Amino acid sequence: KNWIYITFVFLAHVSCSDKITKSENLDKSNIVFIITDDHAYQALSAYDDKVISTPNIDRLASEGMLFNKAFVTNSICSPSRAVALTGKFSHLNSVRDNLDVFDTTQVTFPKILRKHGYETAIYGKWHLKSNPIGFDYWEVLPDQGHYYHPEFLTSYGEVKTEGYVTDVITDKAIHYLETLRDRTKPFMLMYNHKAPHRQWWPSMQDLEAFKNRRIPVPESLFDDYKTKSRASIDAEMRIADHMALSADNKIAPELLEKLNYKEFLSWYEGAYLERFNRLTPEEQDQWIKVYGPINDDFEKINPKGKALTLWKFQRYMKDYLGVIKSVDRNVGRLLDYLDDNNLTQNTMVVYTSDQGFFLGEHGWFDKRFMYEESFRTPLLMRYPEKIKPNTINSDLVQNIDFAPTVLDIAGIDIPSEMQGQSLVPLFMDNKVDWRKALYYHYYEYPGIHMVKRHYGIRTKRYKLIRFYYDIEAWELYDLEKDPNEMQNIYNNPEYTEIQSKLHKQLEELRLYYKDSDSLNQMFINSDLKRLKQLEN
Ligand code: SGN
Ligand code: CA
Repeated sequence: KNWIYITFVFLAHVSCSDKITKSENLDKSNIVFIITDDHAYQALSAYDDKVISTPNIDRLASEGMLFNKAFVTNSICSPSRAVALTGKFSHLNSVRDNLDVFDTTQVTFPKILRKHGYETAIYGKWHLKSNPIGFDYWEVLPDQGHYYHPEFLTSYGEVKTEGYVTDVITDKAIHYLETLRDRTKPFMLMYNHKAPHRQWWPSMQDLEAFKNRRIPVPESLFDDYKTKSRASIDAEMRIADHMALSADNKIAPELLEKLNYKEFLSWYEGAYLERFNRLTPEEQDQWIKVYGPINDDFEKINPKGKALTLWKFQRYMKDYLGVIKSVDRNVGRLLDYLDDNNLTQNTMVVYTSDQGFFLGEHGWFDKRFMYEESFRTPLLMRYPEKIKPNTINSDLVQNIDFAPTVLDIAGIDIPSEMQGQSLVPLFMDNKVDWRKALYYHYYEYPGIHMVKRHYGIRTKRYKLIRFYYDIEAWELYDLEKDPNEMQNIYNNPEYTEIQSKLHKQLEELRLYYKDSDSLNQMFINSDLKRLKQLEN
């Protein structure tokens, strides 16, 4: 009997260690790419610990590299995802706004990896209208997806799941790593969250995570845009005027009616009810226990004017941060999985967001503008084989660089049509000759939040922006003297020389990245045509 038992243990041990050698003895690196949705660097403690602590995500900084000058090319969801996949700017990759459909015939980094022997998988947010192509495994949220009990699109149709979206996506990612993946191949896993996208519905366990906290108010919450162009005044994303008391701040429509509040958009109350009705009866009870007293409090104080803006800001932040708590916990689960399965050393983990987000700066929520809070995005990379722990990089990097970086890590040639550069040289040596300026171009106008079309250049110190279409306006900022971008100094005589130099540099950049006024006109024409079709 003993003999049989010993043989069994021995065989089990052999087959188990066999499994480990087979999967871990590869000379190719694995890649885990995490893209969250609307995660502001101001709400990630590796960048700034004033409002939240995110110990699990922070691990990627303490065990890897934090990029403190990472930016996007077009601060909005679908466009950023298309940039990440293709390494090309929006005007060349078929997705300039959230209405465009991704052209899946293009070259993307997952497709190339797959051709070179990688296994590829994506779980979570996709938001590119077409089905994912270039992935061995995919389960993605339809469009924006839901926080509670989300549906997923899969190669075998739409499936409904139970649970909270951030947990569900993580379960799927870990299930892929544990059960589905081919252990003879290196893998590239895109683990993309819906969180912390509007309308910020936290998980049941985080509903009260920030209950007794007062969140510090940004200095520019009551910005009057005195020196800015009309673009800022016309944008419809002020906490005061455009944030929904119902859908965003979770005040019941009946109470709003009783207090005579009218929402900025008529569908907000319906959206609130639709989200609430997705909860199970038990969850609804738990929800009401938390948000009921908040509603009572709102009725009692019935804030107006500035007091109402401050009240909405606190509510907004508590839900937004609550949603991030779940992201942090789940990223921790995934990192633990890598640790426990001997995958940490040979896996590059990237954490980023599709763009930044305004947390009350200039009075706003949402993104889209080329101002810092929205233009910048968190970017952390851990790869023990090539990146020293606790390093900080301050070069101007951008999401066009993601695809080239991943290919470089995998030892694959970077196609010349990709416009970004591999970040790998920045891992080893801080004295790399790197780009001196970034280009940006935003298009989705007219559209939700009404942020006007604009493009511009950012150098380490300055930013020059042109707003166009139904406005013609330039803005210039000296980021060293005015990091909060409160003083538009365009045409200020002290900056004449700098201004003309930046104009010239901007034109050079547009030429370099193959953008132009004639393309702008072409896009305006096709967007107007599409708008008409949508209206009919
Ligand atoms: C929804 C949101 C907007 C947000 C867009 C795009 N409204 O329309 O506030 O800007 O998505 O976001 S909501 O009330 O329906 O949440 S993006 O991240 O996908 O670009
Ligand atoms: Ca987004």
